[in-house]
Amino acid sequence: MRTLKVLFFLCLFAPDMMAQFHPQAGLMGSLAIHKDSSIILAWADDCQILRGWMDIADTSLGKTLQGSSTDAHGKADGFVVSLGDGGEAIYSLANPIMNGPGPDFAIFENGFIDPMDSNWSYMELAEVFVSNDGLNYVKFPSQCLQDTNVQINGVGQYSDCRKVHNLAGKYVLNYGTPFDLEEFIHLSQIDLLNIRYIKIRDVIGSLNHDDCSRDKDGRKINDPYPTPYPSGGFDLDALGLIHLKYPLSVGEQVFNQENSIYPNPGSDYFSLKSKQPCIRLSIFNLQGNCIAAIHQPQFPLDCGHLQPGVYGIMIQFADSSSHYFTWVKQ
Ligand SMILES: [Ca+2]
Ligand SMILES: [Ca+2]
Ligand SMILES: [Ca+2]
Repeated sequence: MRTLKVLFFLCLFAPDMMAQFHPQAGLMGSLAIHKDSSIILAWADDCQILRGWMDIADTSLGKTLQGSSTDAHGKADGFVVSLGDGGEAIYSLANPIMNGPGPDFAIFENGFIDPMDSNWSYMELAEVFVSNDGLNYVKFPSQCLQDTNVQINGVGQYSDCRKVHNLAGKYVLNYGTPFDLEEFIHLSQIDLLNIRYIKIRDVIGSLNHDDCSRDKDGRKINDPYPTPYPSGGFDLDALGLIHLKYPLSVGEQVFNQENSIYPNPGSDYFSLKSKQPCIRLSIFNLQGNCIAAIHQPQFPLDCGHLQPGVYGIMIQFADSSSHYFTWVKQ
């Protein structure tokens, strides 16, 4: 009898238990990545925008107008470009990303929390694709378990982020939604060590439209609709890059006359030449893993414990800018 009771209990609650993905930013167990996280090595700065309609069911309204591609460049700052229904942003990465341990990049939107429930927020969602050549893309397998009987409206209706997985926009302003290339480890058609393009496509949330977006299992994605205004659809803030193929921007080192580290190559120590103080220094190995992070470092910096080799050095300045250097230890 006890077993039957347990089974009854599980049957009653299993659908809801299975429906839960990771919670909202700031809550225990969340995978959200804050814009100041040290795991973000660089910010993408080359983005092409293909605007979508303010309302796909009434194209006479025209396409969205809010922001421009430059609002999607650089560090997440709350300035956004609005994609509109089905609109796209395509980032080209001069320094490709690759599959490393855990998430490999993070996408920032400008959603906001429901003051009544921290797991609920206004989420405008987008599908995410990656490519080696800009022609052939693979799409992250998304899941959206929202109720599809009642349309989430586009005037700020909140929904539960725990019902959403592998869709950009899950996390609120200043928090990136992480994506892990490991999802494609079984695919032979994509080189996970050389991702040069990332495409972000606004979810068409209309439950009644023929072109409504669907998740990997064919479920309709219930995303706010309609959003018939110039800032409609997914609002792209930034793309943070975590596992760079070349962790070190050699070009930036060569051409950056204001900032440098020396001697380079060096032995047990290096110093920093810059016009402003460094507030944080991070050292990365060639796999892109952070092996040391130092708050307000003192120079010359003692690196006697490091094995001879090539390292990435990220310097963060007080004005929030950062620079990356290659440092060779002999
Ligand atoms: Ca990964
Ligand atoms: Ca949308
Ligand atoms: Ca921005």
